[in-house]
Amino acid sequence: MSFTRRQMLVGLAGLGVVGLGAGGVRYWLGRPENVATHDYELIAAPLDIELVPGHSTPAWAYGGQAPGVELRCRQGERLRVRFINKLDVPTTIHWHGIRLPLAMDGVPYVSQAPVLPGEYFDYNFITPDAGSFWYHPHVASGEQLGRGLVGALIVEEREPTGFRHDHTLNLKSWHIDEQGAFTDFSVPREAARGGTPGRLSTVNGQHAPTLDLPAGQVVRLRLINLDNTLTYRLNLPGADARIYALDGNPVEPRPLGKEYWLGPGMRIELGLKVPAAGAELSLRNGPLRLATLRAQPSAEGAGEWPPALPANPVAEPDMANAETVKFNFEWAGAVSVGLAQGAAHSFWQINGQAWDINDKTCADRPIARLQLGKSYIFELRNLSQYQHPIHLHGMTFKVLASDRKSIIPYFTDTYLLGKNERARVALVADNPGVWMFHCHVIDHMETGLMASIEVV
Ligand SMILES: [Cu+2]
Repeated sequence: MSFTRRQMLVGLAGLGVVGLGAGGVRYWLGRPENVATHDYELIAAPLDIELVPGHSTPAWAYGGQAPGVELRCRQGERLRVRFINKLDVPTTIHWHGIRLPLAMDGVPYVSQAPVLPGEYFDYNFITPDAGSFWYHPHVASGEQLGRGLVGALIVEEREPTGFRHDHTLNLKSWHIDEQGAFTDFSVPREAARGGTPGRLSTVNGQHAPTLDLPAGQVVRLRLINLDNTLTYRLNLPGADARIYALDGNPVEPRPLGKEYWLGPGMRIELGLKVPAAGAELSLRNGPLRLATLRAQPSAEGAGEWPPALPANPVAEPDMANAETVKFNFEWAGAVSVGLAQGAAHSFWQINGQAWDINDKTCADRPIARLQLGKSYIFELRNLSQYQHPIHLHGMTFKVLASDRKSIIPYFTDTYLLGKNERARVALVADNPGVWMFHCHVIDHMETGLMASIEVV
């Protein structure tokens, strides 16, 4: 399934008003009357949703959905979104994995002021790479992502890829109890370990749904980990599935294998040969079923495996002249007692520095300064017993090697650094600005595991 821009506009406008909150707030995503300044309006607003049957959960939604409405655009085109904040807290939108100018990156006090309640901000950027990306706030992330402010951003290839069927699977677990009420998004003793997990797993906002797919066809599945904490050990027993892209960048198609570890913020695109009508596959996280994929009769002829997706225009690092920069990720805390009201715990450090989410000046002290246009090798070293999905804003890097597993080099924006692992990645510092470099376990990021890297 592929959209032209016009079809997309019609499709999104067709959503129209999808809900009226208690306060009469309209949750709307659609084409504005005046298209001179923006193509879409995206509203963040409270929305009661039903995650536990018979109970309501006071979520926060983008475009009337939690997870948020899926945004689609085409590679190389400009995406112009007027973001309207109808929450009663400040927020921003960060476009995870998109290589864009700093002013559009959505980091408070670094690239923009927070968008205050009732205000709007116009995001306007070109999407240079095709693939599966996502969007979320970079303010009070534990609560804001936890309440549902997470959504897919799909950048379609310029030319048809050979996939006729395209499905996005948004993976998120919710921090709620049996009555659907929110529980703590962050518990200090968990933040100091693997992060605070949610209790109810969902795919596209539903617990253990059944998804119908056309029998005999090769479908494109975009699995996006929108979770605050969980690394999904994805597996599809008995399926004929091949990996086509990792984190928004194509790879040479290869079998999914036994299991793929998808950390928070990461994406994997699979080609799946749907079995004969009536058959069912189980999409699982380790032994736990996330969703059932059910083959429905299809009138189409037998599906073919599409070729590899076209590469994105990411600069190849100049390895002969690359400078090495070392980053150590370590646990450096003790669960503090008697912490001042509102103060953040400090459990984690990068090169001996802990980020303080309450200190608006942290980004003024970059952990590394890179020269614009030069190539760098980052040596990433995890000195802790917990894994960290390490994410860099603004630029895409190439994973080269690990001391724990064999790596087929690939481009990404997030690398899942295993416990005590040492890995090497490389990039061309081709985007000027101050870029966040952090762990995407939100609990880790909010208790120290974040830094800025300046490219000048
Ligand atoms: Cu981490």
